[in-house]
Amino acid sequence: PDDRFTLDDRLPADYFTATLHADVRRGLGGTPRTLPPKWFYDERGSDLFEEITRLPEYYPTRAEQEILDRRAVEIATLTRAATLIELGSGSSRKTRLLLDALTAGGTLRRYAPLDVSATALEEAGRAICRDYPGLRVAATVADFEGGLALSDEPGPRLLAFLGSTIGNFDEEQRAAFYRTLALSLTSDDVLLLGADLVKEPEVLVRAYDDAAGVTAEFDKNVLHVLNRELGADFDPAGFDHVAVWDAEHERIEMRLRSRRAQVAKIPGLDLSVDFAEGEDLRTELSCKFRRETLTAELKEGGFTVRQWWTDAAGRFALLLAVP
Ligand code: AVJ
Repeated sequence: PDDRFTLDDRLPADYFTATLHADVRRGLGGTPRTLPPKWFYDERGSDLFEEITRLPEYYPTRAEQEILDRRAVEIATLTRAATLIELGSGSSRKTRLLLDALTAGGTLRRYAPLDVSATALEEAGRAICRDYPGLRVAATVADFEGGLALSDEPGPRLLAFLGSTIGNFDEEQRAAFYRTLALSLTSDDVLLLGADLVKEPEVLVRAYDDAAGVTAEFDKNVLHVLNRELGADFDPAGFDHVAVWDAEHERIEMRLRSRRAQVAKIPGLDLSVDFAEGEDLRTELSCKFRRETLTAELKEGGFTVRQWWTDAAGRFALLLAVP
């Protein structure tokens, strides 16, 4: 199967250090203090996220899975995709549902996952090669925020961006992202987007502040990452995890709230950061969507929504849109 797997590393050699340094300097230097959610996902953070997806309170993964279970065949019939491009490390269960349907439909030739983690791509890519004889797996190590280089992938191409990861972007970042995508795709390509929907704030807050405290550990993991990577001395126990519903922007914000006045030193950046008692460090935005406004912002970004499906409880949406 090895001759069917390729891994193209497009990240500059200093990508991790350079972006971590820039992100931390910008995010911790400003007010309010923020950190981008991508730094949650070291090995422990990825394991904790997997655990989150199985929590009773965290419904998005199961809701999206339910829609894919019902619609994968229809997606394959509608798109007749020759390439499945997947942005970000999707759970392999969701990917496999799409691969199964597209393989059964007889159109699929290539699976092209794109992620910043070479090891995740290597592991997932080889397993998929083994299980789908005849499929070429062309993995790319890249950060899609900087643009997509979808060169020679055979069309029509189905570009999947699942899990409501789109919700990590604010409105401005989403607009830029749609424009980048629209420029990379041609008129036979299709975007498959998963988006979590606005619902009762209590349900949302519980999904991001679970009873077992797994999300709190996940949130604090970013401090462990900074301690390890930058020699910082954050005290994770000196912060409380909070999930706040911002009704104006219709988004959950995850924050680490300083339990006391404290100073964190970051020798790797020659920086020290003062926290007042009760001061928040915002670690993640998780925007929630409505059909009308999401359709409108996609339109503005160059995409027309063709299909819109939800789970039976109407918690999550999966949509197909064309450039
Ligand atoms: C992976 C960005 C979709 O926003 O729901 C889960 C991450 N954070 N619990 C989300 C997350 C806290 C998740 N996304």
